[in-house]
Amino acid sequence: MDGSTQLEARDDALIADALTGLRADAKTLSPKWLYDHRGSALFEEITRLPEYYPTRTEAGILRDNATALARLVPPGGALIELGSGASIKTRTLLDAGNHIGAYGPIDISRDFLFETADGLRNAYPAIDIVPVVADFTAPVTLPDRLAALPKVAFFPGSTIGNLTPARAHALLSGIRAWPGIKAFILGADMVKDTRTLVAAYDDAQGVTAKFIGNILIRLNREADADFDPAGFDHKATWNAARARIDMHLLSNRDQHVTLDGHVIEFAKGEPIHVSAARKFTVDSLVALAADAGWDVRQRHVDDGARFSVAVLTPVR
Ligand code: AVJ
Repeated sequence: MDGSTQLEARDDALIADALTGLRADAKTLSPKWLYDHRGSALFEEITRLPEYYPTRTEAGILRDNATALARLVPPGGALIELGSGASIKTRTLLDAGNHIGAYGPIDISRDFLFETADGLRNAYPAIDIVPVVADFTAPVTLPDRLAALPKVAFFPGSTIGNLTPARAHALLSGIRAWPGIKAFILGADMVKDTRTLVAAYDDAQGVTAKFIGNILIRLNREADADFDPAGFDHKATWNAARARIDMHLLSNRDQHVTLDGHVIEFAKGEPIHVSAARKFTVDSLVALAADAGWDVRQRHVDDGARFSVAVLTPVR
C-alpha cells in the first residue's frame, strides 16, 4: 500500500537526491523518480488522455514511416531504446523489421521493464530481447550482447525534453560514442500554442496531477518521508524563455515534512519543481544534434507539424 508506515525498498540514491533537491533554495525533485511501478502505469494512462497529444501523434508518425525507420537497423543489428516504458511504440518498428536481431529496452523501472520484456519475448520469438536496467541520464554501458552489434538508438516520446540542455547534450554525445552506432531515431515535441501545451500537462481528469503527486507517495515509502499528498497541488506553466512546460507541486499550506530524519519546511504556495518538458523548433533541434556530432538526416512530422521524429546520423 501507499502508506508511510512501512518502509519497503529503502532507496539510498533516491534519499540522497531528494534531500539535495528539497534543501535547495528553489526546491526540486528529479523527474526520473516519477517512474516507480505505479508512476509508470499512471504515465501509460496519461498517454491515452484526450489532452495528451504527443503519444498518439508520434505513434502515427512511426506507423506512417515504420518501414523506412526499421530499415535503418542493419540485418541482425540491434534497436536500443532509452526509457522504454511499456515499449508500445517500439512494436511498430519491430513489426516492420523482421531483420532486426536484438532489441535492448533501457529503463530505470526494473519490475515494469522485466514485465514488458516477457511480453515482447512472446510476441517476437525471433528477436533477442535484452532488457537493461539503467538510468539513461548517466552514461549507459551496454551488455556485450548488444555492444557487439551494429545498432540504432531510439528515444521516443520527447523525453529528451525532460533533460536540461546540458544533459541532453551529454546524452546525444554519449550515444554518438557507442560502438557500431548507425543512426538515432529521436522523438521531439514542437513548440505550439500555449493552451494546447498546458492542457497536455494539466488534464481535466487530473491524471497528470496524480502522476506528479505520486513522487511524494514514493518518498513516503522509499525515503522514510511523511508527506501528506493532499498538502500539495499540481501546477503546469509554459516557460516561454526556456521553451518548456514546468511542472510544480505547490504546498497549499505552511507545513513541514520529515524525510529520513531531516525536517523540510514548506511555506504556503512554495513550489517543488518536479519536471520540465522542453519543446523544440526545427532550429533548436538541429542545433542540439549538431553540437553533439549528429546530422538531422530526415525529419518526419504529422499533418499539423506538432511532433517530429528525426533521424540523426553521425557527422562524418
Ligand atoms: C515521458 C517525459 C515524455 O514530458 O511529456 C507527461 C512525461 N509528465 N506528463 C512528457 C510527462 C507529465 C512525458 N515524457
